[in-house]
Amino acid sequence: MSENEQALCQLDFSAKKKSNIATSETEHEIKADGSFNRQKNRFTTAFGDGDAELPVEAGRYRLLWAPICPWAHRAVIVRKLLGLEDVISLGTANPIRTVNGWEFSLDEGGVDPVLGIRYLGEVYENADPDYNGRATVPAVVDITTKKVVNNDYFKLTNYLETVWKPFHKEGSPDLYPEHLREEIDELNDIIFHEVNNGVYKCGFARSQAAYEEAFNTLFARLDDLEERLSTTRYLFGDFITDSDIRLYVTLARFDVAYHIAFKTNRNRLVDFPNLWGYARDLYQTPGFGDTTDFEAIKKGYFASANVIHNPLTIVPKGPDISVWNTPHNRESLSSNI
Ligand SMILES: N[C@@H](CCC(=O)N[C@@H](CS)C(=O)NCC(=O)O)C(=O)O
Repeated sequence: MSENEQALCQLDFSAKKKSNIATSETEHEIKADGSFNRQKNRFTTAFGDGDAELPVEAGRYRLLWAPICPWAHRAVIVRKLLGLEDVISLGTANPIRTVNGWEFSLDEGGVDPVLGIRYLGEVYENADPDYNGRATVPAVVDITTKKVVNNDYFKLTNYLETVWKPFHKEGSPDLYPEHLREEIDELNDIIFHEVNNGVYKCGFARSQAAYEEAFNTLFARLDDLEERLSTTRYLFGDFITDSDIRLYVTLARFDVAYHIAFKTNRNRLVDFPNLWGYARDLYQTPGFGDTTDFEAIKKGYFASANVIHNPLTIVPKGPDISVWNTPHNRESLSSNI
């Protein structure tokens, strides 16, 4: 395809996606009572060695993310903790989402260097020309076909932790220990509904009642987790699990974004002594802080094209993020030390 033809395709694609975005964000995800209803993942084929599963193969897939996104961030943290960087490559979209969706404008020439795409929607379209939903991150793309094969943000980390085990670096942590899986899944479900998606339910509510209900549920759960973390260093004891990663990604965005953007303002993260120490403890652990880009997070939540709470797209200057590096003293809760 010539460069001109390629440009025309992109324009055509952009126009089509524009209309999808306008409807999906305003109508499809809001229930009659004004509460937010998250769209279902479209590409959910599991990774594994079964006939109908996605083969686990080094170098075959590319994980596409944007540093603003908590759902994608957790896969990026797990990829790093397990040493899968050379096994699954990473493509990073500009954190400021355009009217045409996620764009690879940080890359040379404005295209992802491996997939050659300008917009994320292109690999969704390759996978399903009739795909009508939002093109979301995280998205795992098969590099051989340039099609999205999995965007199941809920299970993605569990695949990396289990069926990708043959590729884990030596000495990597067991983030999903078999004997705790039931408990981890149960807690993950709560964290998802009340915290991870809880902040979005506050931010995207279209009625006072829906907002207040989500707000109360969110802070009641944070109070509960604050209590839980008063005696243990991490959620399940002295070791990091998948649940800690899921909780961390929301905590990391709490004061810089959600507190203002989503009106989750009963108090800030820094006002919870245990949750704040816990979040800093994780932040200072390789894999967490080094994949947390506060400036990108702020830009994404305050300056993206779809942001309705901040029409002038002015990005807040604060808060001071250097406090994330202050001592947390959480080691004292660890019985291993
Ligand atoms: N795939 C899930 C979760 C992932 C998700 O919401 N990702 C956001 C970024 S945090 C996204 O890519 N949004 C793109 C869009 O709304 O167009 C969903 O559709 O709700």
